[in-house]
Amino acid sequence: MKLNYLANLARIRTMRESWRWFGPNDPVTISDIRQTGATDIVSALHHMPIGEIWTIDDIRRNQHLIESGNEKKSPLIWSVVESIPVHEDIKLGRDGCQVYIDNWSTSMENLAACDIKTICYNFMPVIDWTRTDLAYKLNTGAYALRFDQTKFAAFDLYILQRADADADYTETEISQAREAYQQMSPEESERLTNNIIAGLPGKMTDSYSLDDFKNALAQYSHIGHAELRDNLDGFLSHILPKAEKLGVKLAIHPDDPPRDMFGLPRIICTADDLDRLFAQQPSSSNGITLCVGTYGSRPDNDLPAMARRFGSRINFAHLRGVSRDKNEQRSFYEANHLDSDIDMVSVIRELLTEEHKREGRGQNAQNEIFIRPDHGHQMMDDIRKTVNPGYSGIGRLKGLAEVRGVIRALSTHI
Ligand code: DNO
Repeated sequence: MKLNYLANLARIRTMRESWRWFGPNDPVTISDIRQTGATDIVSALHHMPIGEIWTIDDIRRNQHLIESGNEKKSPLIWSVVESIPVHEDIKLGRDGCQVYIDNWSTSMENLAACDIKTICYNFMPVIDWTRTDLAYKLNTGAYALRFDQTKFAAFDLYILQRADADADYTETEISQAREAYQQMSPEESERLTNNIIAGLPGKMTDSYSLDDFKNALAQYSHIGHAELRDNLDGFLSHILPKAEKLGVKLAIHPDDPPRDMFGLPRIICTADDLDRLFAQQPSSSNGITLCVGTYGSRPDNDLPAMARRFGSRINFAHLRGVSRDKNEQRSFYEANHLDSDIDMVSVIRELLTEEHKREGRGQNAQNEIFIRPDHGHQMMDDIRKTVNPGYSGIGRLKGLAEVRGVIRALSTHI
């Protein structure tokens, strides 16, 4: 019995456990992160203006903040960038956007020179990830993030008063949104507005006032799905050949929530979108962030099947899940990592199987899939602290511990 256990121990497969760190102002410090047992850091130069070059010096400074304690303690390595923001001019395909593409490419080259070779990015126009509630109280007393379709419509129709917005909603949706809006206090309406247009932590787009936001939306009036796809394609045609040479793996993050919003096209939402992306750009450096929670907030995305089908393209994974409302499948709250609408255990089995295949092909560490817990609940001591919404320490620690348990349990059976 004992012998078997020890023999199994030697076969235990782990995954590269990473943790997002927002830099020196993050209330969850590097030494906090070290205690979680994570080995890899996901970070970015959040202070840099969108579109500017990340110099080697800038990158080394952040790397030093992360890695300087490594000699004496369990090492932490800055392995993943989340994200280099893509300038709006690139998404808009504007004349003159080439300078921003070149800058992005130089930042990538500089990161590679510092040995950071997994780069997440997204191609969402105007807004990054979006939620309506940042403190949705669960039955346990902890708080989760939530997206409420009716509140979102109330913002779009009655606060923003976007021209033609009513064409995007049914009569019933409009009357529910009106009622929700009428019941909102001025503070609630201001909070909703801030949540949506001031942006959430880690956003790769600007913060806006209502007028700026309307202007930003207006820039896209001539951009539909086809045009946005062409602009992504144009961007990738420049970036991927260099990424391949440098051994850099890109990891496009899906649009969150994964559907059109405010009349803006969103093009990384479903398995079909990914098929299209890889048909256009087959480069081996063209990969994805499997954000399980984002893709899983659509009932027509089958996550274990997507993890299997796009296995070889997955360079990074966010292992959280959502629980969708029974009667309004576009509304959801962020559930415990293992208790959502998504079969997380099967997703993890697919990721382990993929890593096993890569090993069989003799691919090196550079080809491992970095996983991270995502959007933890605000719970226990973190309720009394100021935290980055979704990025509290204890909630993510719980998520990581749960996911780690699943990896261990499955690892000797792959
Ligand atoms: C939210 C995240 C996003 C994501 C960017 C990727 O928690 O999933 O901030 O990092 O959209 O570019």
